[in-house]
Amino acid sequence: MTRAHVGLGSNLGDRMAILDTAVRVLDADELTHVMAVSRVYETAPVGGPEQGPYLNAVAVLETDRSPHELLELLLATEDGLGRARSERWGPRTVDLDLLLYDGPPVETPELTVPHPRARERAFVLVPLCDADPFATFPDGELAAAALARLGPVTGVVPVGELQP
Ligand code: A4P
Ligand code: MG
Repeated sequence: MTRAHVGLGSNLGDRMAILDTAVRVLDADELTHVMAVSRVYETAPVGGPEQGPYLNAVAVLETDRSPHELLELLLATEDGLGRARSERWGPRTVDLDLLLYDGPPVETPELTVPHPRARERAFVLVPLCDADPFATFPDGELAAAALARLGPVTGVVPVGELQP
């Protein structure tokens, strides 16, 4: 089993129920277990058109899926939860990003791990550190150190919890 960290985001519909269902769907996969989940944070939207606030969280997984197989599970879970793909960075019922996967970085047309924008985003790093205080990028930098580099965090507020 390999450890992986998945970022969850939603800013359309019943956001909390959608994140909760996404965690359950991932845990129901026979090759994947959810080991921990962060608190849920309400976050100001970053990039894209004018859109409503997100709920963001991070799940820590143990999986026997390869990175690409895990991406397939994430995309299938997004589809199952009714995500329509329209504009980049636009509003979405659910977005599941593979943030980290233990082992060497992955760089292919369909998949880049670590997620290329993870280190610049408080809405990723705050829940990532919450779910796993020792989460580390492949170059050895702790997620907590990357978060400290961003400076003071605004627009990331804990609002609830998901059941693991
Ligand atoms: N892909 C490549 N690498 C990965 C990876 N590590 N994890 C490919 C997941 N997918 C990866 O994704 C498009 C394609 O990226 C996938 O099919 C996969 O092959 P998408 O989810 O359809 O597109 P997107 O999410 O609109 O684009 P992108 O670039 O992934 O956006 P981001 O960077 O995920 O940003 N503000 C707040 N507060 N909270 C948010 O959660 N999210 C976004 C989306 C913008 N602003 C936000 C939030
Ligand atoms: Mg995405």
